[in-house]
Amino acid sequence: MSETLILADLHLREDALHVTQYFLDLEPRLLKADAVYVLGDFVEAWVGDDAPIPATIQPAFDVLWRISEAGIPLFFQHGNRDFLVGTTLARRLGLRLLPEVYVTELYGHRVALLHGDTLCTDDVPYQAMRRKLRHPITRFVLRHLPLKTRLNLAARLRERSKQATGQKTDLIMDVNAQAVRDAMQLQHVNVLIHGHTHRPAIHSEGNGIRAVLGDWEDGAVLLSIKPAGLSLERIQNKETLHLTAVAWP
Ligand SMILES: [Mn+2]
Repeated sequence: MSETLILADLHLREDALHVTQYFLDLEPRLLKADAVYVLGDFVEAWVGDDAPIPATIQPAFDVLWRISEAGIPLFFQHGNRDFLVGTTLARRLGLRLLPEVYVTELYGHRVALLHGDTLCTDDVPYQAMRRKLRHPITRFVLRHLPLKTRLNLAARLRERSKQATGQKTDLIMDVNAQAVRDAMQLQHVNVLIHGHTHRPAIHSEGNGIRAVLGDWEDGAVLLSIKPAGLSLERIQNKETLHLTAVAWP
């Protein structure tokens, strides 16, 4: 059976062993996939490839390694939490690092993949901070800071983001409709797939569709892509809930 699996926003962290477990439970299916795409925020925080990986998260990285070791193409896109994942980790795990927007063909259909934060243009303070953090000079400086300084900085940024998020409306933190239309037009696609907003759904967009992945707090969320179409699933304790399914537009 042909199937490509897409996931995002696991936000793996030290104190969330259940999320690591959801990913481990998924391994047999991942190992049968044609390809696996991780669309960012695989981990809650990544301050550089030299940082130690918590023991509760390591098993999830081992799964990634076994996927690539099995010869399954394993693609990884940066999220806002793990944009410092670098070539050292990628080489170690066999990840193919993708650009911010990646257009590919799946079973004869052109699709664009992205983390999704760039579509949330109504959140002006976030976009301003993002531009600063992602600037090549900032990244250069970050890479050369001592590990301890980077860990402190990341903790402070997370705290700030938590406070800011609490003050923002749901609407501001969702994607902007015009930004979605612009992205689809620019990439000449009628299928757009992203995560980040933690609002799993498949929306129709004009004569196309936009598939949104979900976070993993209450189970694995997977977008399964097959020659016949796309389906979104939540899997918890080995029980699969089919959220929604559509044919190719
Ligand atoms: Mn995100």
